[in-house]
Amino acid sequence: MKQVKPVLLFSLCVFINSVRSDPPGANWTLTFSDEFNGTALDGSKWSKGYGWGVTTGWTNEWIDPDNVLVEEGRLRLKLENRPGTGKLYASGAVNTRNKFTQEYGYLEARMKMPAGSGFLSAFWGKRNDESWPPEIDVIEVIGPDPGRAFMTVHWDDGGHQSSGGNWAGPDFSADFHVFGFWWGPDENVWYIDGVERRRTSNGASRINGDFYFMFNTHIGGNPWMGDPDGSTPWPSYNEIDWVRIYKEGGTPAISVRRGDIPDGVVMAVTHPMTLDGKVVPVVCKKPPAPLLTVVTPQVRLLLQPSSK
Ligand SMILES: [Ca+2]
Repeated sequence: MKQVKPVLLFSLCVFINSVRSDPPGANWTLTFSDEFNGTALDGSKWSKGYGWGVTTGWTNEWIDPDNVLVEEGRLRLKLENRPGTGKLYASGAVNTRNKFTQEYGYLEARMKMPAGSGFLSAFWGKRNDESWPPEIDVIEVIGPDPGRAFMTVHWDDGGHQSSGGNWAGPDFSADFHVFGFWWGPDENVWYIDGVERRRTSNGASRINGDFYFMFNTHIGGNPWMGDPDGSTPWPSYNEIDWVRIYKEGGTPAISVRRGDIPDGVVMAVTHPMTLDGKVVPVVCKKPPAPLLTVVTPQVRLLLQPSSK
C-alpha cells in the first residue's frame, strides 16, 4: 500500500502505483497522451487553432498562436480582450487534425476552466475530414456558470440531432478536475473525477469515423455563454494538466502485487488485471463499470495502470 487517504467516514482510498486515473471497462491501450511538461507545444501532436482555421461563424474570438502556452506543466490557453482577424477577443486553441485521429475509445483530460461572462471552454472532437455532424463534447463549461458540466453528442439523422445533459458539481474554475468520456459504438458515457455523470445511447450508431480532438475557449457572440462584460477577468486561462486517449484491446492494463492489497480485503474486480503476475478472470460489464470499484464496505481500491 503506497498511499492511504480517508475519503469517507468509514472508507479508505488506496492508490496503487501512480496517482493516475484508469479508463473503466475492458483492456485499454494508451494511444495518445500529453502531460504538457515542456516549454512549448509538441508540434508532432498538435496544431494551434481549430482544425479548420482561427475563427468560427458563431463566436467572437480569434486564435492567436501566441496565446497557446505550455508552462508550469500545463497547456495554458490565454484569453484576452484584444481584437484581431475581424474578431473582438484573442484566445487559444489546439487540435490534433491530421496528426492524431481515432474512432471509439476512452478520452480523458484534467482541466481547469475560467469563470467569467463570455467564456465557453471545451474538450471535444469531430471528424478529421471536417464533415459535421457528428461531434463529441467530452466537456463544455461556460464562464457565467462554472459549476456546471455540459455533456453532449451530436449526429446526423436527416439533419442535425443532439443529446445533451449537464451536471451541477463543484466550481470547475476553482480547481482541476478529470473529465472522461467512453466513446462506444452503442453507447456513450461521461465521467467526472472517475464518477459516471451521464450516459446515452442516443445517436451512438451514427457517431463514428476518424475524429480529431481539440481544446479551446470560445469568447462571446452567443447567448449561452453571453458576451464579456465589466466583470470578465482579463487575461484568463483555460488550463489543461494532461490528456490521455485509449483504445480498447491489448494486454491487461493493470498489474498489482498481493502486498499492495490490505489483508482481509476481498477484491471485487471490474477491470482486467494481473495479480502476482497471473491474469485475474473478470467479467467486464459493457457499458463499463465506474472507475472507483468498491472493494469492501470499508475500502475502495482505485486501480491504476501499471508502469512496470
Ligand atoms: Ca501536466
